[in-house]
Amino acid sequence: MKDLARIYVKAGDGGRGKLSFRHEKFAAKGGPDGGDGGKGGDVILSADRNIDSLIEFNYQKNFVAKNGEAGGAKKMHGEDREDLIVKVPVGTVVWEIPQEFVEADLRQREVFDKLLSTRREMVDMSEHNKKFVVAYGGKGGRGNWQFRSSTNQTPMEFELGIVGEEKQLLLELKVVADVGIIGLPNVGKSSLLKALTRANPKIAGYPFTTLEPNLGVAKRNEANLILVDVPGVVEEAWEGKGIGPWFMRHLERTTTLVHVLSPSEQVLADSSFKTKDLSEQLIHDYEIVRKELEKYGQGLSQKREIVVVNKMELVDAKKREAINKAMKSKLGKGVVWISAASNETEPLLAELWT
Ligand SMILES: Nc1nc2c(ncn2[C@@H]2O[C@H](COP(=O)(O)OP(=O)(O)OP(=O)(O)O)[C@@H](O)[C@H]2O)c(=O)[nH]1
Ligand SMILES: [Mg+2]
Repeated sequence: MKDLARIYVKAGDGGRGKLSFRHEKFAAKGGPDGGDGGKGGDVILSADRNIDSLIEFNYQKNFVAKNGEAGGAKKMHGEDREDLIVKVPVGTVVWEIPQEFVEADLRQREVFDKLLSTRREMVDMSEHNKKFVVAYGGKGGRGNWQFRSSTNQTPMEFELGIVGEEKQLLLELKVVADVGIIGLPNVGKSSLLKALTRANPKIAGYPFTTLEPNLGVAKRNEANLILVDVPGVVEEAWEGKGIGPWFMRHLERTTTLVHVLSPSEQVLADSSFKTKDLSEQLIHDYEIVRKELEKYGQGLSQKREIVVVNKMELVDAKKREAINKAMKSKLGKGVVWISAASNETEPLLAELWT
């Protein structure tokens, strides 16, 4: 899903006012009759729930509204121009950015940091049909007819229209979802999304399979929940290692996090592994992700969290019981065992809908 885009918007200039005098049969110069220019079109953003990514902005990056028509003779008012509507997905945050970032490589950590400190938030297009004038069209100039007075019957003044606003924008899509699925790489986050929804994300037995968020809708008793599956969290994500923490913004609007853990292959490879080894590994993994959530801020670590251990079929019931106990005393809450691969997710569904 494309979640960042840069576009240029330019509202229309106001039309120029007209300098003109009436043509009369017996007078060289009749009274002034130059009309006013029309208004330039605005550029208006409109949130639309039928769009789910910023992909369209790969193809069109410049949005220029029409200039107002010039005024005419005989006091003819130039035509006001239509506004230019730019549709964006619901959940798009719009930032004005300095010129220097228009072509800059945003994947570079220093560039992004600098951008964060100089960009200016204009609007959060948080609801369907929300409209926002992002660039105002210029007012038309007055024609010379408007400048007539008792002392000046032949005014030569007229105005140019006001120039329409122009801006460089960064569009950032923060998905709107109820539930975020997080965890270390390869624990089965995308598999879980697939098990709970009709989404069909890429799943593979290596880390960083998911590079952009995947969305799905889970249904139960007529009630829908929107889930978002994000890339794996890595230790020190905040220091810019791995793919960086930028994807975490997609969790900001959720109310619940499903924190997925899974028994590590190293521990399982030893057939005589102790439950203690496994619970320690799970707790260790848990804490890595919690630390990153806290560092990211934005309220992520305060959200309701359901802790699940995936790949349950790899651990027998007796061991699961012992691990439950150890984890409960450490985390202060129970964990839910599931198997995303074999669609055993019922206890999680029950938790999600309470
Ligand atoms: N045994 C077992 N394997 C599973 C289960 N769920 C997922 N897997 C496997 O775990 C591997 C990783 O699954 P993904 O769903 O891609 O994991 P992810 O957390 O989305 O990974 P990233 O996107 O790379 O962070 C795949 O090989 C899956 O087939 C499960 O319940 N049991
Ligand atoms: Mg994944």
